[in-house]
Formats: sequence, structure tokens, C-alpha cells
Amino acid sequence: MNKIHVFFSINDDYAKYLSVAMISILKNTKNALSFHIINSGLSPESVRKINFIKKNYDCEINFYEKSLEVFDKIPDSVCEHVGRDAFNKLFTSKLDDKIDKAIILDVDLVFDDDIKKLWDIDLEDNYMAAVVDQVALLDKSDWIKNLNLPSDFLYVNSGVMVANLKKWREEEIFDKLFENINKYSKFLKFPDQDAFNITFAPKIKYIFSIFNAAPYFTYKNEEEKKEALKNPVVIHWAGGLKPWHSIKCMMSDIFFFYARFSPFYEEIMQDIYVKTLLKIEGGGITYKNFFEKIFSCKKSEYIKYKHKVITCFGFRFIIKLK
Ligand SMILES: [Mn+2]
Repeated sequence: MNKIHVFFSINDDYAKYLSVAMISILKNTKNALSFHIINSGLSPESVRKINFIKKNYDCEINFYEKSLEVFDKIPDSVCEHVGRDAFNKLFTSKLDDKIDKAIILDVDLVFDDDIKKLWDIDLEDNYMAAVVDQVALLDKSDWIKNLNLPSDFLYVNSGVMVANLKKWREEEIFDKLFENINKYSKFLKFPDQDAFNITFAPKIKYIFSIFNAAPYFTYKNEEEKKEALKNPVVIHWAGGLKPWHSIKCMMSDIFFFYARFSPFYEEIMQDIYVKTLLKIEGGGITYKNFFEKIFSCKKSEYIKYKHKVITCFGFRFIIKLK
């Protein structure tokens, strides 16, 4: 059986969510799998827990640690919102010359169907296959018009990509991606995603929205949204709200279904519990007297999470300490 190669890019904070994405893939397929985790340094504990997945599921896991110095040439303005590790994805074609095809994924997603359906997509002569980003489609007046894309080109979301790595290598795509990041640095809104769109247009294969169904996307209309989310292969929480932020997040029940099988489950649950508590019960602080309720600035009792809570006339502002 042809092994499916799946690439993720993370930093240590995302290790727990990565485990959920991996488990959701493993639970829904019989196909052999090889995971490749590009990272900017993981704690030994995170590596141990991710490797623990191999005890219960048959798969291969490879780690590639990348120093962020290689991104020093990228202008600071580009990195303001995303952090330099967002660019780790760009390395995918450089890691193993024997891998010609790969699925490249974000970690804020789960599979709820067989990954083989995505893998079997024929890339033909395209650089990649991806789902059209409907928000961008509606908003052509915005940053996209500066990216110099062909007029009939549809901007795609890079959270789920099937990549033709052989073609990337043959055409030295790695260098072209960086060239475009520098060339368009003033206009980039989602730097890595924009770079993929600029570099690969017009050789992108558009695939059905069930392969990247996003509960928080603006769809053209309700019909399109229903179609994407009715029987999704991939559910991608693109945008600000993630299932680990709030149980109110749309379709979070599917995330927690898979999270139960993660070696990080307790951490994930503790995290969301504390976050909920911070909102509901005033950030894990106690007031000694009435005046403290009018105005005070206190450290949260949940030391692990390092929050400061400012209370002003009954309103609470929570500041996360670094
Ligand atoms: Mn995402």
C-alpha cells in the first residue's frame, strides 16, 4: 500500500492540538501513514507524548527541527502578525527527496473521514490541490488585488494542501516562495498562504469544499455552507475561534471526540476549564472586601496560566503575562 505522507508545522504550544489532528486521521483510515513534523524546537515531554501515539496506532513519525534564523531575510513587517514559525511549511519540499507527494496541514483541524479520499486526488501537472477561500472570493477589493494574480484565479486556503513535491523540487519552488515573500512583503496579509497563491497561480487544482470545511468562513450563501459542512472530510477552525478556546466554538464536539484519545487530553481539558473559569468566575481571584471589587489588580490563583486580573467597577480585564 502506498504510504500517505502528512506534513505539519508547529511550535511547542501547538503540540497538543497536533496530537488531536493526528489521531483523527489515524482513526478514520486503514492506509499506512507517515507523519512529518516540522518544528522550531519541542520539549522532550511533547516529543514523548506525540511518539506515544505509535503505541496505539500504526504509523511513522519524523521530527525536523528548523532554526528560525533562515527566516531572518524576511522583512519584519511580514512577520508582525504570524511569527516566523509560520514559514516552516515552506520547507516541505526540502526535507526528503524521496517524497513526491504530500498532504500539508494546519493543526487547527480534524479529519472526520478517510484521508485517502484527499490523497487519491490526481494532481496532474498542478503544483497543488486546495479549496477556494470564499471570504477572499467575496472580498476582491482587499489585499488580494495587490498580489498580481491572474484575473480568473481563485484564492485558496492553505490550511489543507495536497502538494506535488516533485514539481516543487524540479522548479525550485522553495526559492521562488521566498522571492515572492520579499517582493510582495508590503502587501501580504497571510504571508505563507499569500506566497503559495502567488507562486502557484494558475496551476492549482480546485477541490470540493468538504476537504477544507470551515465553520467560521463566510460562504457565498447558506447552500454552499451546508454543502461543505454536511459530510466534511476535514473540519478546519480557520479564523480566531478554536475549539480549545471555548466549548461554544461551532462543531467543537467533533474536536473533543478525537481529543479523548490524545495523550494530551488532560492538559487540553484543564486548559479549557481554566479558560472557562477565568471568564465565568472572575479569573480565579478572590476579593477580600468591597473596595477590591471596585478597583484592584491581582494575579490569578492559577499560577500555571499566569494571568493578571484588573477589576474596575465590576468589569474584569484579564491580561496574560508572558
Ligand atoms: Mn488554520
